[in-house]
Amino acid sequence: MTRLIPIITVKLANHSTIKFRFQSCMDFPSFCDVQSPQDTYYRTGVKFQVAQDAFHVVVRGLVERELDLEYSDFISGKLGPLLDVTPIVPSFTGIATPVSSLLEIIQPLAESTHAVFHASDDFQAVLPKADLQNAYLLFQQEDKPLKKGFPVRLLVPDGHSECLNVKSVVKIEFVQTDPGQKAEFGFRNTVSPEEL
Ligand SMILES: Nc1nc2c(c(=O)[nH]1)N[C@H]1C(S)=C(S)[C@@H](COP(=O)(O)O)O[C@H]1N2
Ligand SMILES: [Mo]
Repeated sequence: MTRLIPIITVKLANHSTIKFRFQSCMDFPSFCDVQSPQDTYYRTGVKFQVAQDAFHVVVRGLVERELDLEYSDFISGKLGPLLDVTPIVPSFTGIATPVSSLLEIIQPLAESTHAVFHASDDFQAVLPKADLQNAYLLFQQEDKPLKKGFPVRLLVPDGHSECLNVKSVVKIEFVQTDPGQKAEFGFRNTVSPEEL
């Protein structure tokens, strides 16, 4: 059996960081003991994902116009054409809208370089702005909101990896970072001290 030993990095207000290394809690991850470099043990709860019934996706960060999106905004076509996703991404079914149509509404600021797609489970993908031209938001299957990936799922068809298809996107954030940074994905690995 593979044992996962996650490490959580906490950035402190004075910009120093503390790394917490999980000891052996992943067999049944309800509670974990965490050891700090000072050999102090902390007990921390693992966040459980609460089933989400409200459809809410927010657009934040370096944009002309922040936006709060509901299901009706997607099905009305306000965000752009309603596209059958299968011809675009053959392994998926449902209705999607291009991210590029969202860009016209929110107008990313010139200094923004990337968009971060935050999922409700702390998974995230960071895409360079150029890659957004070939990215879609899947929001409907069989005339209903998604069962898997609710509220919306990012699809990057020619993405270098299926892993970029972030499920349960709840926030799209425009940021300025190293312009050369390529698309990447993963679980967010920093938590603020307040979140511990
Ligand atoms: N929210 C969220 N999205 C995610 C992931 C995840 O753990 N959480 N895993 C990614 C990875 S690594 C892959 S390979 C695909 C798997 O998609 P599937 O569940 O449809 O097979 O989802 C991606 N999107
Ligand atoms: Mo993956």
